[in-house]
Amino acid sequence: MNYINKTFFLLGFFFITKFALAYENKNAHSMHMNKSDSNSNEEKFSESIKNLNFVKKAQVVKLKDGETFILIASIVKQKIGGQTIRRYAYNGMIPGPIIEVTKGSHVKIKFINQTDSDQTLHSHGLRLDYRYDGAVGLGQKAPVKPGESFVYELKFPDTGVYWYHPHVREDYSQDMGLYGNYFVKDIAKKEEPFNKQIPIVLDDILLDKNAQPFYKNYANYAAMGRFGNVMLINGISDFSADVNKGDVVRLYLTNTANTRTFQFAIPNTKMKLIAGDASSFEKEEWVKSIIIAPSERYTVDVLFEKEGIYPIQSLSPEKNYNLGKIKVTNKKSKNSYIKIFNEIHNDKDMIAEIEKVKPYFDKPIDKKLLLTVKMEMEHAEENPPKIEWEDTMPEMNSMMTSKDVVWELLDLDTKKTNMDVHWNFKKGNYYKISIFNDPKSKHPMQHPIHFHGQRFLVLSTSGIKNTNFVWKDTVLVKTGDTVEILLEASNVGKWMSHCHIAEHLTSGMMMTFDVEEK
Ligand SMILES: [Cu+2]
Repeated sequence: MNYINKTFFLLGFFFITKFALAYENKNAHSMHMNKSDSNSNEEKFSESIKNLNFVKKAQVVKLKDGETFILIASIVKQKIGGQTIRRYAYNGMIPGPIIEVTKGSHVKIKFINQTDSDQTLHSHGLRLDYRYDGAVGLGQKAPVKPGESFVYELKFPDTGVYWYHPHVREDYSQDMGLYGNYFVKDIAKKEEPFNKQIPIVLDDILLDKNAQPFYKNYANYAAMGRFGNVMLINGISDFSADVNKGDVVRLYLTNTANTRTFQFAIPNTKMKLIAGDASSFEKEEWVKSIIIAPSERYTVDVLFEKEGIYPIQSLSPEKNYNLGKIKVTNKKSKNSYIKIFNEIHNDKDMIAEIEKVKPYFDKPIDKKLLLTVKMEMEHAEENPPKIEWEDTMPEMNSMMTSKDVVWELLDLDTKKTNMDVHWNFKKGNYYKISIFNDPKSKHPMQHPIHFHGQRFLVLSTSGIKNTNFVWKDTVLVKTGDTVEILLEASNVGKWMSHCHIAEHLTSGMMMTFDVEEK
């Protein structure tokens, strides 16, 4: 069946089932096909741009140990392509300010919610005090309501690139523009071997005329997630940066999209992979492109040898996108790092750290998760792709809501799912967790699985052992794959694990675990 036939087939099945159920229940509440429905369950988020200020460009804010910083989420407007639309911003910026701190420092963020929806501030990847993790019902008792504020006390035990975003209705608030980076620097580090550093925050936004609006009581696009049709780097659709000929440029990639997996590439350059979510790799690696799932981070060094314009692209079997461009001038920088760039370096500290963990690599599996879904849909895909790069069924997807679809994390030992799953870990122990993404589920697709407050290693993917380790907080589990991770229970607290596709999270794909003192 080709895509179009498949769409009609699935759509037909979906409507028949849905209308039949609605008739049977004599309950029209779950129906939202009629856009003028005035039922309060169907209330939309405002799309007004009246009296709003335009968004500002992100700035870097350097915070000293002990400092307090005020972060305000508010409503702004932004022109993207030809359209001016309502957006959310942190301190008026999309992305929010880049918060730069040194490793080991403590800062306070006074978060003020001036939006019209509930918020929290989740600091993704930080091994922080769980009370300031922004997960409602665990560390944080209630969301920060419009007009309210909350002081988050953050600590930064690990160098690297992290990010902050809301942990309430991410499918709406994060898509509206609420995301920003933390850069955690090592104060002891000497001069670094690159000419320029550029943060690259990847996102997409749906500005199609057929796009469904956002509703207050549920997420739509709950099958594949809300794919955008306009690609953004650092919040804009026409990103451009200038570098000099011969420059080695360090790019810090973060994927903040609701669901889109990017395959990042800059053709005709040499690119070297340096770091991932929460650490450097043991060994640098030459790469042609990087697959980066929602919430993952990667750091790469890129050499621009010749003058010219280099498109920044996202590649997939479905479609290639130009995300932005790098303009290489004919000027030359004072220092050249080409010689160092051309060598592959080992990170001795990281190798030593991994050496200490290796005795746990062959331990038995502690926990087994299955990734699956409950939905009114006949399984139709015979050979599902490993990654859904695009929304191939937008009509159906747009009408699937978080009330129709339950994405599931299923504990294979207890047979419990989602928030009924609760694991107890002891601080200082390592736990081997196997995560299997069922290719025969009713809608097989990839899931980026995130563990809060801890870090882990990806030991193997479908039996193929990893040979170059990096500390991670999110792993992309592709369709049909079994990924084995080794979770280091290092940070006491009540934590959450979930799929980082925003609509899947809103559709229930989350569970909890505790880390307790031994
Ligand atoms: Cu998912």
